[in-house]
Parts: sequence; C-alpha cells; structure tokens
Amino acid sequence: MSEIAYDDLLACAVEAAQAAGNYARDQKHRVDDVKVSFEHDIKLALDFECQQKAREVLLSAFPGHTVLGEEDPEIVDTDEMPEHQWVVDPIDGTVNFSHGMPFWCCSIAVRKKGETVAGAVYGPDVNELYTATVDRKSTCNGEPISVSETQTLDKAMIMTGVDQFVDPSLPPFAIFKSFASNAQKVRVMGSAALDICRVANGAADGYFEAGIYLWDVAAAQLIVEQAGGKAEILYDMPPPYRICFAASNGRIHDQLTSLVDISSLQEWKG
Ligand code: LIP
Repeated sequence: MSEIAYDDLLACAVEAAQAAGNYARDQKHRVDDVKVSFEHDIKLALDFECQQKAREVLLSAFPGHTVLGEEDPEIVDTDEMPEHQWVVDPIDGTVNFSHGMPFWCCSIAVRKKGETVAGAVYGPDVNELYTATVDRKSTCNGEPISVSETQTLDKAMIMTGVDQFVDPSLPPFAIFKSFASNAQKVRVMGSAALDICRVANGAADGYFEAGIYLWDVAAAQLIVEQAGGKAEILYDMPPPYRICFAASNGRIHDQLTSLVDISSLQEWKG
C-alpha cells in the first residue's frame, strides 16, 4: 500500500473543515434546533449535520479510513492504532455559536497509527484557517506562525475553559484561581481549538483545561507544536477521550503546569 503524502491528507482536512464550517455559518438561522440540552452545554442539530458533512468529504477521499467524531452515537475507548484515523470536532465552541459569538471553529486532525500527522482548524466567523503537518511549519491563512517569546508567567496570557461540570468547588476552579493570581491575564473564550491556535500564533502564551476531549485539541496540538510550542496530555480522565491538557509557547510550560495539582484532579472525576 503506497504512503499517502501529508500534503494530500492536509488538503482533505482543509476541504472537510471548510465544508463543515461554511455549512454551519450558512445555517446559523437554525441555532434554535437543539438536540440535547445539558445544564451548561448543548448539542445542536447542526453539530450532527456538520459532522456528517465532514465525514462525507473524508470518506469520499479515503474510503478505507476511520473517523472518530465528537457526535458519534457510541464512543468506546480502544488501544487500537488505526493506520489512518480522522478526529473531528464539527463545531468547537457550540455554545458560542448558538449565541452568535464568532469564537467557534471546525477542527479536523488525522492520526497515523496514533500520531497526528496533519491538522486543520477553521474559524469561519473569525476568518482564520490554521494548518500544520508533522513535517511542515504551521500557518494561519497561508502565512507562517510562531509562538510568543514570553518568558515568565506573570507576563503571560493564559487561555482556559470549563466544561459542563462547573461547580466552583471543583478542583478546576482552584486551578483557575492560581492562574488568575500568577498570570498577567486569564481568558475563557469557549473554543479550545481556537484558544490553542492563539498560542500557536503568539497572541496567547498558554492554555490549560481539565475535562476537555481529544477532538477539541487533536489538530491544534499539532499546530502549536509545529509553531515552536509544546503541548501535552497531563492525564486521561473518564469517559473515553476526556483529558487534562496543557499547551504553551514552551518557555512558560513548566511554570504553567506546576500550578496544576494533578492529584486533586485525579480525585475529581467530573
Ligand atoms: C468546548 C471547548 C471549550 C470547553 C467547552 C466545550 P465543544 O467544546 O472547546 O474549551 O470549555 O466546555 O467543551 O463542546 O463546543 O465542542
């Protein structure tokens, strides 16, 4: 079986992200079609429809590949490492999208035997398309991007988020407090993929979130790494693909992760 060029995989990721993202943008009048409502989160009909748009592009180009999507009906953990697996978040920042906030995107990555080799994050309302392959530098709208030069946490802007388990007594808020007192500023913008891409382009210096999912960060992790930054899963949480994740410009990484008391989070299962 011949190798598939990373550029061909990236081109497909971009095509699928734009198909899903432009569809969501053009169907915004249907944001009231809510399929599932949680206390602090929602699933729109458009989440499912956009995932299907992306799947159609991906599997039309690569019928033998597998797709892991946020909106899959059944998600089971597996130690399998498929030859090619696409990881799709059709609308990252769904609540922002539903309120008419522009900070949302479609995130698509492809993993080869478990290693992300190409990724695209497309934000239609912010007009930003971030791309990276494992052998090329990251770009935004075709222009190369790099992480910031910020050396210390007290001069850093840290992006973070809170998932639907938002009880302030829970450990993630203790971590939020420590970021707020140690960083120059903390921002909660509601889209992990775009947050991490802002670390990649130097607008922010770090990102942390407990209770985020693989599909939120898979493409952006490669984008920040290929922009000179560092990103890592600090540990896995239940259910499958839910993680504690940090990304940075590399220079402040240890200062950032030293504020995360993993033991407190391991007791908190969310
Ligand atoms: C969102 C993430 C965000 C997180 C939200 C939500 P979704 O992803 O991008 O960082 O704080 O709780 O998980 O669910 O909109 O794709």
